[in-house]
Amino acid sequence: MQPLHVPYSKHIEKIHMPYHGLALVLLVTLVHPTSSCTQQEKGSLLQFLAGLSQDGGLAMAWRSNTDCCTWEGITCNQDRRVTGISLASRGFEGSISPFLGNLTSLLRINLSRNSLSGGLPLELVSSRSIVILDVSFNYLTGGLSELPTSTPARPLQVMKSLVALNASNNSFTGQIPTASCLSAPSFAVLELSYNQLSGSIPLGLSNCSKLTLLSAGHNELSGTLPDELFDATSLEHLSLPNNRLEGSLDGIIKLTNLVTLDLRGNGLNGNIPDSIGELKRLEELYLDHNNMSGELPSGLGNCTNLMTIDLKSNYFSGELKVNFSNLPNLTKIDLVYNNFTGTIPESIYSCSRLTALRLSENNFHGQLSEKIGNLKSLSFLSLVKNSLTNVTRTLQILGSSRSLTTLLIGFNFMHETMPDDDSIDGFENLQVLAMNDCSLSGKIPHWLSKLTNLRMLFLLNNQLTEPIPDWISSLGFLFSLDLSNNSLTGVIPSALMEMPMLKSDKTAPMVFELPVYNKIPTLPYFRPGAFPKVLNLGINNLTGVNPKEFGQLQALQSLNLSSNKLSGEIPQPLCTLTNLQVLDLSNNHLTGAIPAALNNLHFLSKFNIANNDLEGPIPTAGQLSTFLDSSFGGNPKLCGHMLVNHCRSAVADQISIISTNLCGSEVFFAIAFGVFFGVGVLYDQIVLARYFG
Ligand SMILES: *[C@@H]1O[C@H](CO)[C@@H](O)[C@H](O)[C@H]1NC(C)=O
Ligand SMILES: *[C@@H]1O[C@H](CO)[C@@H](O)[C@H](O)[C@H]1NC(C)=O
Ligand SMILES: *[C@@H]1O[C@H](CO)[C@@H](O)[C@H](O)[C@H]1NC(C)=O
Ligand SMILES: *[C@@H]1O[C@H](CO)[C@@H](O)[C@H](O)[C@H]1NC(C)=O
Ligand SMILES: *[C@@H]1O[C@H](CO)[C@@H](O)[C@H](O)[C@H]1NC(C)=O
Ligand SMILES: *[C@@H]1O[C@H](CO)[C@@H](O)[C@H](O)[C@H]1NC(C)=O
Ligand SMILES: *[C@@H]1O[C@H](CO)[C@@H](O)[C@H](O)[C@H]1NC(C)=O
Ligand SMILES: *[C@@H]1O[C@H](CO)[C@@H](O)[C@H](O)[C@H]1NC(C)=O
Ligand SMILES: *[C@@H]1O[C@H](CO)[C@@H](O)[C@H](O)[C@H]1NC(C)=O
Ligand SMILES: *[C@@H]1O[C@H](CO)[C@@H](O)[C@H](O)[C@H]1NC(C)=O
Ligand SMILES: *[C@@H]1O[C@H](CO)[C@@H](O)[C@H](O)[C@H]1NC(C)=O
Ligand SMILES: CC(=O)N[C@H]1CO[C@H](CO)[C@@H](O)[C@@H]1O
Repeated sequence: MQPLHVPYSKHIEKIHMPYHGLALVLLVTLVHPTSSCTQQEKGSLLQFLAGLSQDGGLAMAWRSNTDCCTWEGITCNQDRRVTGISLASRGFEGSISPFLGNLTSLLRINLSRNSLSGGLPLELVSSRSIVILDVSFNYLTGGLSELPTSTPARPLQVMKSLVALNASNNSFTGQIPTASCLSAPSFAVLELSYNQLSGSIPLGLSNCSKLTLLSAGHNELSGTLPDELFDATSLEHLSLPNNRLEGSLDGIIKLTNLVTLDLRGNGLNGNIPDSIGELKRLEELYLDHNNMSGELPSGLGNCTNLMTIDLKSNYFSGELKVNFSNLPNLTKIDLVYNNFTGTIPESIYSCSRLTALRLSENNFHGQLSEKIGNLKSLSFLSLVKNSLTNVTRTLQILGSSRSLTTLLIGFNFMHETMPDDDSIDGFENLQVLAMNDCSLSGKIPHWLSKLTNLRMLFLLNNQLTEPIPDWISSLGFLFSLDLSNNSLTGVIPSALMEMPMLKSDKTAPMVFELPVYNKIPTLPYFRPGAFPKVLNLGINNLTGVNPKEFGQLQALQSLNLSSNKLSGEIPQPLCTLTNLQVLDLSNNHLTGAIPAALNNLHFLSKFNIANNDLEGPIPTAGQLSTFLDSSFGGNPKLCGHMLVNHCRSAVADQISIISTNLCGSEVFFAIAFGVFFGVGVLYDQIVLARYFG
């Protein structure tokens, strides 16, 4: 988990500055030790220690000296009063002692990244001296909002110095506290993300005249964004992602200091007001995963400092009329899952720092402009599911984009022909290419053989014919190949058995400018976010295989040969592919018995041999016995407890004795039918792993 403060570096600078001063003071006092800390302050610290059930060796460290000002993690001022407690990441367990509230000169506490539980003591929150309180990344519970109001005796003195409170990544409940803004005139930073806070955004925020950062994402906040929120005009960073907030951005014009606006993952509606152009300092705009609609206002083109525009998964529509020419700092534009129409505006190609452009799942049409070549840093381009035309031109233009590592252009160019000539060149750095679901005719083109950095290739759901070319094995990094649902013919080439990445456990490093993930069915042994090693040749007209060589694909995790014209016995070497998690041989003409050695495939989670001509009993023990009848159906001569066709008990009893030599070694052939399950496309969905992981 990344620290949540990364984008807010300006604050960190501000907050850290006094530290150097303190350190200097400390140095001076060390040279001239006048006295030591008071017994009372020392006692309070020892009470803190006593509250810990696991102190991470702190007791040992503190035992060595009587002056608590010299203790590890403790800083004092000239008067030997404790001013700082800096004990982050110490492995503490237990609770935070209320005695810390007795340290009347305490300015900053950092207990971040421990395993502290219980509440945040009232005595601490009521402190008049504390400026910075960081208790983030613990297991603290209870309310934050009740605290100040439950001390009616001195409400205006409560937290009067507080500048920054970081209580993120705990289990705090209740509402966002705001009474603090009245009592603490300098209150500037409120970081509460990753808790269980609920209720609506408090109106009291309008009194937080110094508040620059409000971060309360990943809570359970609800209700409408109140106008009062837009009165906190000092706000530079407003970050409330992943709540259940509603309302519109109509009042946003008042927040002219905004640098970051992150309201993703809520239920906002309405459009982006044209007045957003007044937010001249805006750098990051995240409104994705809301229910917003309407056209993008041309005013957006006045936010000249914009670096990121993320509007994915909304109902925005109309043509992109924003003039991108005035947004030289844009590096990422993500508009996937909207309803934009028209052509891709030429002005977008003047954003020369663009590294990622995702326009997929909209209604853009027309041909790609050669001006896209101006985007020298473009690494990620996704145009999936639009109505773009002229695949030849598209590939000719993009080939010279040397930075391009990911190119996803599936679901376009319907019924065009796959170009296969020397006019397609370049793509030196391409790692992922998806040209799926275009109904392209032609064959697997030779220019692909020059894409030596390719890791994943998706050509499924086209109408490609002819055999799989032998040069495929020269793609030394390729570990995921999906050619399913074409009309490929010929035998499964032995070149496929020589694919380096499928033979060895080595993995090729991959970088995505935007988060993507594939629709591969969640399987228990796939690491989340990792891309499995896949060979999918299902639904073609393939007619043969050299079975001995299958054993070489030791790293393969998913193999789909379903719905081809393969026949013969299930080949013996398949039984040695112990990393397989998916094996689909369904809808073929396979004969003979089920090899008991398939039980060696301990990671197998999906298995399908339905609709073949297999015979004999299904093993009653081991991995294979865990699959349902749907994995075996359509084989009239098979018997087993999960099938209508039960085996005679004498036969069933002998299953465990059946030797492994039943793993056949014949060529196999098949007929075409629908896939039972498929290994999917790198489909261009979004995992917000970077933020929500
Ligand atoms: C808590 O928030 C403050 C203010 O934004 C920040 O300086 C600090 O680094 C954060 N703590 C952690 C552990 O990220
Ligand atoms: C310190 O704090 C504790 C708990 O909040 C309290 O009981 C005690 O009276 C305070 N004073 C001293 C001198 O310890
Ligand atoms: C507290 O300590 C952690 C870990 O050293 C650090 O990341 C964080 O920035 C600190 N918090 C503040 C407010 O300085
Ligand atoms: C802001 O503070 C004033 C008192 O200074 C109070 O009267 C007012 O109700 C507060 N506003 C909100 C929205 O809480
Ligand atoms: C989302 O907006 C559409 C109109 O764009 C509306 O019909 C729908 O009810 C809204 N859904 C929610 C959950 O607000
Ligand atoms: C954008 O800037 C132009 C030129 O400065 C100005 O005419 C226009 O009114 C501005 N639009 C908005 C919404 O700020
Ligand atoms: C763009 O970024 C640079 C720094 O990378 C900055 O100096 C400049 O002010 C930013 N804004 C514009 C409009 O160029
Ligand atoms: C976009 O802005 C640039 C620079 O301000 C200007 O030269 C160009 O004419 C504008 N384009 C459109 C389509 O308005
Ligand atoms: C997208 O826009 C078209 C018109 O351009 C409209 O017919 C269609 O209903 C819209 N789809 C959605 C999901 O809003
Ligand atoms: C497709 O682009 C090529 C240039 O690469 C051009 O010659 C051809 O006419 C275009 N086809 C159509 C139908 O526009
Ligand atoms: C396989 O070839 C036959 C004709 O030989 C054709 O009817 C069938 O559609 C082809 N199947 C696929 C998946 O291309
Ligand atoms: C979402 C998130 O960052 N959660 C983290 C909160 O902190 C605990 C440890 O205190 C981590 O285990 C969580 O992953």
